[in-house]
Amino acid sequence: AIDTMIPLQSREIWNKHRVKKFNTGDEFQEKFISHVEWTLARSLYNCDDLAAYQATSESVRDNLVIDWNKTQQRQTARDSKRVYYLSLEFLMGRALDNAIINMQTDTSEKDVGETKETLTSGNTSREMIKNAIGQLGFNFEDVLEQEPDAALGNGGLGRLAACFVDSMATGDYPAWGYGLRYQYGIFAQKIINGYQVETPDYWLNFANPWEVERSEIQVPINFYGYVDRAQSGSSTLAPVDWIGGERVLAVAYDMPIPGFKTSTVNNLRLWSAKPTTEFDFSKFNSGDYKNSVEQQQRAESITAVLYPNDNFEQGKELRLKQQYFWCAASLHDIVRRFKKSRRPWSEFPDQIAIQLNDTHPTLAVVELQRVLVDLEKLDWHEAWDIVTKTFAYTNHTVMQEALEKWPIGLFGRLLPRHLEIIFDINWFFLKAVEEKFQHDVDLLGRVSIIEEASPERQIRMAFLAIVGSHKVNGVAELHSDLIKTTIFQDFVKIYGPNKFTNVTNGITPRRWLKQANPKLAQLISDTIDDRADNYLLDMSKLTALAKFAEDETFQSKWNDVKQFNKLRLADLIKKLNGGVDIIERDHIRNTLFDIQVKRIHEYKRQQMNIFGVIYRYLSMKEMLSSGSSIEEVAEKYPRKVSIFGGKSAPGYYMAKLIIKLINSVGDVINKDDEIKDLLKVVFIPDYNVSKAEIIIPASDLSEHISTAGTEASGTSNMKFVMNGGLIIGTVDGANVEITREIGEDNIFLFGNLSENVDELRFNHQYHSTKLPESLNKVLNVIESGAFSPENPSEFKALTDSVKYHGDYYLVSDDFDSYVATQELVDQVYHKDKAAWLKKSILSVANVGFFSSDRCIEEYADTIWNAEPVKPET
Ligand code: F58
Repeated sequence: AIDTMIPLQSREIWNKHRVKKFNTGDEFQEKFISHVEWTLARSLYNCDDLAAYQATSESVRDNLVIDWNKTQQRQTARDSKRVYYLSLEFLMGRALDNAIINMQTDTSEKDVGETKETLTSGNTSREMIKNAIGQLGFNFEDVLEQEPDAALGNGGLGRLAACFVDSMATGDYPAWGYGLRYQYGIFAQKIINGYQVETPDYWLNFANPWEVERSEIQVPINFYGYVDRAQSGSSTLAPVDWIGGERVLAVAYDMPIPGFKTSTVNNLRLWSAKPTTEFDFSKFNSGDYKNSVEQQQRAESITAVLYPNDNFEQGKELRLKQQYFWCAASLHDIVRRFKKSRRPWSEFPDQIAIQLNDTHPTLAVVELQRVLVDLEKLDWHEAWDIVTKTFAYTNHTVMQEALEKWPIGLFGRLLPRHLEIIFDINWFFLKAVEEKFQHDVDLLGRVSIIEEASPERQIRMAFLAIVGSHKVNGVAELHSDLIKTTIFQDFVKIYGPNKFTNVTNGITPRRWLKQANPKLAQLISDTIDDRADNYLLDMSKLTALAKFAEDETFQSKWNDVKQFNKLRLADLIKKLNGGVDIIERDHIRNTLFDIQVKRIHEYKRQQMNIFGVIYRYLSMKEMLSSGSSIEEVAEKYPRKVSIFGGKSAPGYYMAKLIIKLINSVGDVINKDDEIKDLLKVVFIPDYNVSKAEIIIPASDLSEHISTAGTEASGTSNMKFVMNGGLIIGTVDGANVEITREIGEDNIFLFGNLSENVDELRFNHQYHSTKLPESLNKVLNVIESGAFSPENPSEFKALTDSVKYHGDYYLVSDDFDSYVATQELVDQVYHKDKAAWLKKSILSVANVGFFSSDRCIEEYADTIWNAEPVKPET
């Protein structure tokens, strides 16, 4: 039973006035209006779209909060094992539409088809609210558009965390996310004269209805200071006191995470930094008021801004401060909850699983050891056993520049006690290695958590995470194999292969199919006769689509949906282009939409894509100048739009240059009347989750063309396939398993394999790069200033990188097979539409494996040992 402060005789009154959910459109409208009047202090006379969005969100939130409270009570009462997902990034996007979709509670088939719209009468939550809002005088889509994205992440890693919390709630797992509440999420990207310009993301400008400030939950967090050994004497490993030098408060903000078709609503707890009320009176009394206030303002800077790097670690002190602030606050919270159960410490790992989303939360390992040894006075080894049974670590990259390392000077100043603990952890670890592999001094140096580097020793966070965890997983099969044979090879030898495992990434079909592509979702549920949308919980049901793959009427409906989504994207592009169309409307049906949207990075090879576009353009121009008619050109190079989107890290020179090149090429090609709109290039500014929901359903083809062995998994590849787009891609990341699932006839693979990458790179280093004729032509034209007449050398760094600097990403090695594969794509798309549609349908039929629900089940079964806590029915 749960403790309550309310006396028994008062319960009746509480029950009599129990809050109730709205269940019909009419009840929703009543709530909506009361929120307009009471919460917003507005009325029918000044309720605009923004107010309508806020009132709708407040109303929907009221329903969620009831289930949220019940879920937390239930999970506490059942006392089962809890999962905590620690991620420095949660790239949530918008919450309202998702909450409405997930409100759909019905699972019984018999209600389906009833005309009375209620939340429990089948597939209607979205329709019901849409209609109710319409009757109130608003357009549903315009209302949804008012919501700013919660963009607390960079890219794949942050969006994965968002998909995971959705699936954990949907699977009824007692699971919380822990992260930071950044005042500013990922910057907004403007494109000015073709260049990326970063502007702040003011996502908290208007009240955020999706968070609840828990002002009563404040955790004091210390930094700097010194270690006091008075209580331990000279004995090592004994508890010591850490006297912190700077103190800030972590305040909890909670976001409800509703599951789909379940009343489970989990919690995402984000911490915000605020100054303590302990004003520095010594400074104050000595007249230094200004300094004393400044000290307080320093506190808020900790959660001010998300670091905008993707696959790159910068090593700034403020970043380490963010990490410790968040880990310490989260662990304090977890330990406090555990202590309420009055269980012995040895049961901690039976009650709690903590997943580390990459190495960013690795300090939590050290902090738990500190709490157990210094504060709870457990024996070192007993404590360490608890720690390693509790944590598991997910790796998301093999690239050296993305592996986290901290110089011990900086680290030891900020966290003196934690540095000592890390040295002790390392000492015991190396001792065990030495016992097992005697006299292998090299090995000890290679696996030490402390790297003997100059000018300074560094802490290797990935190694610390491995040593502090019981499982380590990669995010796709190829990637999980690669980490075992490259960066973590020695650890496989030390721990054996079973500590290392794979959980292939997934995405939530609620957001990435139902919400992003309502038309396709509708066609699917009609076709497989699943009007209650149960396939969104069991994606293997989609295989029933396969038997329609060659059905002409079905193909034509399938094609109509794609056409609708392409028009929707064309509208967005027009709006972003100041109301001017770039894409020829009348021909959209036979224009191939070729899309590459993701963070801009050399390893993802947007440069190869744009080089390919240039090659196509040059070939078209050559045909024309050697006398071919435009019809002949169109025959070889049919209608195509190349669409790009993505942000570059603000300090990443080459990525920014790639953005500029794409825009400059677009300026030339889009204006060239000679090629008669056969080819267009579009760069969509400020790619984010809500834009992805429009862009992804509109693709005919999407590009996932990283140098083999560099993209750990990729997750947008899964999103595109789930929306009936085909893929052109390298044999990298999850492309490998996508091929296995949907069949190799339904994907366009090309390029060198990861096992050849080392040798190819070696060749470039020792012999100057030999360019294929095609690529040579492209690079020469770029260097001639064709796309930058006022500054012909503008793109020199890009062309030089391929020609003279070792072509690290192997563009020259893959270019010809890329171009040839693109021509094959054109042929299938334009010459055999039925074959194309068949591939598209079969892809969706077999995409089920990539639901994040499957992923979460794998984590729960093989890593967390956690069970769902189902609501009473
Ligand atoms: C991404 N990593 C991988 N890191 O690149 C991608 O292949 C994978 O699908 C995805 O994780 C999910 O597993 C990634 O997004 C980051 O952005 C970090 C942010 C913080 C600094 C270091 C990189």
